[in-house]
Amino acid sequence: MKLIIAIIQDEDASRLINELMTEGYRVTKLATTGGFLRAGNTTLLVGVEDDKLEKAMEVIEKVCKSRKQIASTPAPISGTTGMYVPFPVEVTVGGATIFVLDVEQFTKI
Ligand code: 2BA
Repeated sequence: MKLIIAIIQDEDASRLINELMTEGYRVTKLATTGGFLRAGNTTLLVGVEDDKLEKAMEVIEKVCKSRKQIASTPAPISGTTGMYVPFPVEVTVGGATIFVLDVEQFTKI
């Protein structure tokens, strides 16, 4: 058995959960925050049998779209003030960031 940890954009979460559940997967949704953008994203935990892993990855790939976002990162200004001002940078946020872990034990009590 594998555990898929998929970090996705909030905009894709509802559709992805629907599609995974329609295909018979069980899903847990976590409200998470990206360290770089400090913006909300969604993390899904999906426990799957080994032979169902590929299909789940296909569904995630089909639903999750990459998008460009403007991040406001602090950049130092030169001069005597030593203050920081927001500096806009464009980043492309995936699709999905996916970790696949081997499950040592799966128990329901
Ligand atoms: P964030 O950390 O908010 O990152 C959002 C996007 O900002 C990233 O998209 C990437 O395009 C950019 N970015 C992140 N760190 C950067 C840096 N140090 N310099 C320049 N640009 C940077 P994704 O790579 O698609 O990541 C989307 C979200 O997935 C991340 O949100 C984070 O929540 C998660 N993530 C990505 N890689 C991860 C990892 N290795 N471990 C844990 N979480 C990860």
